[in-house]
Amino acid sequence: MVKAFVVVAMATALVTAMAGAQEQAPNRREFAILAKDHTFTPNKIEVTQDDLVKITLKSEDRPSSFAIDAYRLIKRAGGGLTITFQFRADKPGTFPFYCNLTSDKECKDMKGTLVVKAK
Ligand SMILES: [Cu+2]
Repeated sequence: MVKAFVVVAMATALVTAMAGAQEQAPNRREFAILAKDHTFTPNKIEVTQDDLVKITLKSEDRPSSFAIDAYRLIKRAGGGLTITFQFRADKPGTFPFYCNLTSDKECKDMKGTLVVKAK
């Protein structure tokens, strides 16, 4: 009798844990961004808070980087190379993303916007 109760209690705990895990499974968003002629295309990305954001950055001509200060994110892709990275958009708000390289003076004009809608 006691044993049967333990089994039922364990099964209940397992089902509860699984339901919780499903609720927390992040929504995945993917974006391909092209860096070319000191321009990001697209230059605006919109997600919802807590989305898991995967970005594929292609530096078509010269090296470029993708930085978002609020997320402490800086990723660099050499000229002709493509990199992929991801982050969880856990802070709502509107944030600039930019190229932080200093090799070309035009880099300071490489900008875009990340919009994270509050849940
Ligand atoms: Cu640049």
